[in-house]
Amino acid sequence: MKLTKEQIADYHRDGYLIIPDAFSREEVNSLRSEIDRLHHIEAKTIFRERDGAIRSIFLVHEKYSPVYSEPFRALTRSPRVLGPANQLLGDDKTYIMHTKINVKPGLEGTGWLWHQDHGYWVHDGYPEDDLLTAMVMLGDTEEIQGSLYIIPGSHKLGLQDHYFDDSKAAFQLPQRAVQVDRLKKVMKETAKPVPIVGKAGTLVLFHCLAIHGSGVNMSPDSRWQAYITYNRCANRPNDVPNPRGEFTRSLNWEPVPIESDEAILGASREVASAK
Ligand SMILES: O=C(O)CCC(=O)C(=O)O
Repeated sequence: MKLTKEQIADYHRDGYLIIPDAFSREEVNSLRSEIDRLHHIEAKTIFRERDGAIRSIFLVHEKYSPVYSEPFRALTRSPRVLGPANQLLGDDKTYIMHTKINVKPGLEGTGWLWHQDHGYWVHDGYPEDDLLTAMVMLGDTEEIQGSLYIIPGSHKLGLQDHYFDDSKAAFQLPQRAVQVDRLKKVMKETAKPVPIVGKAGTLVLFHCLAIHGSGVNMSPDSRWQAYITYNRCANRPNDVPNPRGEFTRSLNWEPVPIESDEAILGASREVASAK
């Protein structure tokens, strides 16, 4: 899939781009059944809500991972994700910095404080702050489900000061968040936050400096989203003291090839026949 000039301009203006219908229902269902399978695995890269429900599953794309999933690996290499990601990064040599599936269980899933992803990653040694995340909706997503919100144009403000929160809404995964006073000022001066909603199969691409966050899931229906962060191979991280673990700061900076459009369903059939 190739983005148009207008889509590229929209991404650079707003800091995000929404592409509806990027993936079919069949593809979404096959990825969802992988999440059902991964739910039963015990792994250090699975993080839970206070009541034990799964919040995030990291590292689904690497073969050495206990939560490896061939269909999710295919998603990271799909021409419909990696193609646009490379266009927006302006480079065809990119690697996967991390993958995660965020499950926001109905009536139980909690939120993510307002932050820039680079508010975390700045501590991990990346020379440039232009990493990009692709999010794929694996269910129809409405605001009431604790949808993501993005502040349009906020990526142009540069990196904001973040504080570290290890209490609120952050059971196993402490969060970094934009300082509250600064956020109040930013929110007065920028466009209103946009709820990132859509049908299952919608693809969203966003910049690592875009300010975003989400609330609790007020609906009985769980929210399912897969996130893949891409980085240019030329922007691999420098050695820094105490970087985060490899599950979220990959040391595998081999350029990722674009694979076939059929690969997600092909991989799902293989998983099903191996059962
Ligand atoms: O899934 C969400 O609601 C937000 C996730 C997020 O902001 C993040 O992982 O950086």
